[in-house]
Amino acid sequence: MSMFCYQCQEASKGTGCEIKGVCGKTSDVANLQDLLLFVTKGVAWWSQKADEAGIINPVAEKYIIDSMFITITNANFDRNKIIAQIKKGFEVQDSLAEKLGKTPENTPECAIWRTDSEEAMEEKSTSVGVLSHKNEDIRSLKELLTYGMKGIAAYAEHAHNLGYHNAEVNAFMKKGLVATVDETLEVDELLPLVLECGKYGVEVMSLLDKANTESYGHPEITSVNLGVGKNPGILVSGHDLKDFEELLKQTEGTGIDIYTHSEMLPANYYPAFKKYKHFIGNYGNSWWAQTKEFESFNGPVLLTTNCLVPPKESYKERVYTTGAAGFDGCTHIPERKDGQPKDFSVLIEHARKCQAPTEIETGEIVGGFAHNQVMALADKVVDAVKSGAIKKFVVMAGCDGRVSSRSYYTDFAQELPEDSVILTAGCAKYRYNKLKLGDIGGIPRILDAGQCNDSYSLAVIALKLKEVFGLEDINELPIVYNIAWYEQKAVIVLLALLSLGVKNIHLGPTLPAFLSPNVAKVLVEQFGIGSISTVEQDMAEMMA
Ligand code: SF4
Ligand code: SF3
Repeated sequence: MSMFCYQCQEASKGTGCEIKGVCGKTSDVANLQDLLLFVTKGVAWWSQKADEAGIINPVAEKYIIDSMFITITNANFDRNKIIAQIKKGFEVQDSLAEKLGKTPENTPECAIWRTDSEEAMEEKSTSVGVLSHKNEDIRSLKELLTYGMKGIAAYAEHAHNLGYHNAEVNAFMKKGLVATVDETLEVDELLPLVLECGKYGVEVMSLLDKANTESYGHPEITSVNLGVGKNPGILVSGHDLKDFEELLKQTEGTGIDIYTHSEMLPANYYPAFKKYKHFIGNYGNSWWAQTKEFESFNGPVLLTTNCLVPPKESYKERVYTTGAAGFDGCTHIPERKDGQPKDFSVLIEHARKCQAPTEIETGEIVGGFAHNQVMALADKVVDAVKSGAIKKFVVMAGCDGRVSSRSYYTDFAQELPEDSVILTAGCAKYRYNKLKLGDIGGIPRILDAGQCNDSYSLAVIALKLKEVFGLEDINELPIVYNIAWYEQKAVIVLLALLSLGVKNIHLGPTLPAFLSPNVAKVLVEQFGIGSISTVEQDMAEMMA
């Protein structure tokens, strides 16, 4: 075993990647990510001590968010970037220690371990990973907590880029990270922390919703063009809307067109972006289709976050990363400095030399059903439920992935009765968002709220419907949950739903490898979480 990682749904053999990641992460990068997490826990520990002493330390808080995001599945494969971030962590820790004046007794190893040597980093990195927790239930809960916090970090980072922060979320991140190095905590102390993580998941998604909508307006019903224009284009993937905005501004009037890919599709729904004439529409499908679609796009591609698949040599020189994303050999667009936007001129120059995208499909898809838009249709929706025209809402949010068994979600969507409506968010939608499922009295049967973080919108809609129908419990609504997961943002979405009291969520295509049998049992008993089986069986159960 040269590494161990089981944080995503594609963990090898359903248990964990041990030699190389199915995602393409090499063992040295996987181990260095473990070390980065270890050093980040040290930063969290010092930052908590600084808080107690009344020392304000925003640099440490930003460091924690950035580092956690870097270790998310399919975000960063760049060994040098990870080593640089580890070294930066030492500096952040030292500066906090200096401000505090002395090293307190019982300082955990992650807060004092230092080296300048890459060799020593590599050696250490093999002993600080997931398997360093010996008890499998403790390990399971600490990892579940860690992955939830990685999701929080991703959303906090996007909000931060738009100037929005939440001190309580930052404080929870420190508390949670410090808990993962506390050897005294037992299962019954870790479980409440996991649930608390869900509460902060709701907080951070609400913060990001506020940041996005106050910056760019409320998403509105939009027909998104799937075809291509005649100009060279830049394709933008990932989740960061600030990057998207800056690129749109910098390409205006240049003769370069802009397209979205995968999780950037919902950018099409925002009023602030629609006004740009050179914003043509969406190209392609979910993240894993990029190995074909980046090829045929012909122009440069900007990855603002995950999900990046290790690029083929044939188009690698056209792949640019920024923010938490990174890949050795791909150009990385540096961070903003002194309040100035990022400089995308290198991408723009590159695009000028490229051919226009090759058309892979035509037509349109409709989206933009975030909470504000759905509430604008509330009367229509409530009437449709009261008249029985809509019998069930089916939340099919979450992630997509490569495994062929995910065709289950296409089949499930197709087989749903005609009086049901799908509520979706995240890249899971690509399994069915181009099906012609029609509408119910003008309400489309697939309502796409946006990115995975916009699952918050689905919760807001559910809470609003509960209020409208005067119900006591969110579980009395005619809503069922069939969620698909892949990476750690889906983990925080799941924990957020649990913290809102949602029960009987079906989670697939497989249950996480990081849930030990005992932890899985608790989730089943307390929350009724279940896996998926066949379309027929699940349909019968969920539509009952
Ligand atoms: Fe394996 Fe997923 Fe970890 Fe990649 S992120 S190494 S695929 S478990
Ligand atoms: Fe997708 Fe990676 Fe999870 Fe944002 S882009 S949902 S998988």
